[in-house]
Amino acid sequence: MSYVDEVMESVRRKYAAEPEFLQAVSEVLESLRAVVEANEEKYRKYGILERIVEPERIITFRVPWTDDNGKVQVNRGYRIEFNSAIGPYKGGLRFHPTVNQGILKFLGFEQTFKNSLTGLPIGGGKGGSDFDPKGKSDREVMAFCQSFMTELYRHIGPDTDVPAGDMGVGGREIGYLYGQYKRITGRYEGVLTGKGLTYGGSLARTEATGFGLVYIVEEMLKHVGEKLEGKRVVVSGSGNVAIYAVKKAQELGAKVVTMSDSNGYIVDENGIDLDVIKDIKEVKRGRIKEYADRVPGSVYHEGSKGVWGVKCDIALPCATQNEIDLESARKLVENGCRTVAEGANMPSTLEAAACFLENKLNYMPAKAANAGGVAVSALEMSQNSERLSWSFEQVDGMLKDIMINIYAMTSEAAKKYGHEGDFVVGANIAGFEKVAEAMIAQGVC
Ligand code: NDP
Ligand code: 2IT
Repeated sequence: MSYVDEVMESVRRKYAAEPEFLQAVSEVLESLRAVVEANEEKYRKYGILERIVEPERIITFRVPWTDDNGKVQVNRGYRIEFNSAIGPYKGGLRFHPTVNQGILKFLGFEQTFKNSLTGLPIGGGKGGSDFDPKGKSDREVMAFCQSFMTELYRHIGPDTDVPAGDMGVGGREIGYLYGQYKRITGRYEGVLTGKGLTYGGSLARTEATGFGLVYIVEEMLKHVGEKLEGKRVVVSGSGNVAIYAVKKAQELGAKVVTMSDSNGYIVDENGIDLDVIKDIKEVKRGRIKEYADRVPGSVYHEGSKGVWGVKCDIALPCATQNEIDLESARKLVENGCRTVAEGANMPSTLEAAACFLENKLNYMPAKAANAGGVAVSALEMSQNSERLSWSFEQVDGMLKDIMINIYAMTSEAAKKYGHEGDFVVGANIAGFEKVAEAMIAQGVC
């Protein structure tokens, strides 16, 4: 049996109850076949595949907090310290009712390769809780964040593990978490990224994931002789990633016609009015449905999956995992969509991704396409270390260079191993090789 199949079988046996983790591992291991076969003896000798699929450490804890009615609530908190071969654990915290260990393991596993692709010295980690910030008061969110950090603080540090935001964790939550870390430890240091600009945050971090996504789309289009200008774009989600993807796509002359949330989606044939979206989502924390009441000519549809049936040239899934299934992927292809770039983590099922590749779309998978967020997080760490703040233009320029470099590494690795144009293979191999080399150099640990 091949080394890849052996390890895949063992992971399937051990972690049958973690479908998202199995999906992520299966995608990565499948696409590493060529590089593993070429180096089988070395990788086997050092147990690279067995070690790379196993988190270095999983921390789980109870998070008790008191709601506005004085009732005690309890959630589960997690931090998965997945791989520290190339730098301190780095990755976001997700607060969402669907959070469980398997989902965070898939995210931490993906993060390891993504962080490697940025070219910056950051290892892979992820964490979060099944806490649902939706409908909670600011005080409740603060109480939760303070309790969460009261457990987490002992495991993290600017040179060991540096969390950031993800779904349900934005500027507000990072602020409360940072305040509690500082209060407990008495240290003012770069232990979290995505901080506010008044207390050590980096300019352009808020925009970074969405902007980076569009920069890599621009680069991908450039290589097939096309431009974003005039393209019709479908975006899902209406959170941090979606909002800044829409902003940059519009700045570069594309027409974005949809956005969504977990209840439904809106279509605006005149192009999304982002000021209205930002007011609904960032200021009022409301629902996307309200857009249709406020913007004449736009239409709201119940159910978020329908967004993939809207005709487009480019699709940017920016909501959540497995939001595009095979049926949705086929619909996109039938309707003439030629480019898919993933703002969300693992938004396409394995079957959907295969459909994009079979139909020769320009398909950029998440770990390459959305790496801009964590890349600017690493730049935030650099600024914190040197106690300086760089300008927006400087950070944005570095972000753009990083995304162009990720495109180059991804397409070169795909070509080198006989899969030209397959950016899934390219991103996985390019991300893997650096981590594997570092693990070998550091011995069995
Ligand atoms: P936010 O919490 O800011 O926004 C998430 C958005 O997705 C919301 O609009 C939410 O709607 C929507 N959504 C959630 N679940 C579903 C669903 N089942 N169907 C349709 N829409 C849904 O999160 P982010 O924008 O930060 O994250 C979005 C994705 O991008 C995630 O996969 C995350 O892991 C990934 N990512 C984030 C990065 C970052 O820097 N923030 C970096 C790289 C990747 P609702 O309000 O209804 O929940
Ligand atoms: O999935 C991701 O890359 C993130 N949520 C961002 C992580 C980070 O540390 O900025």
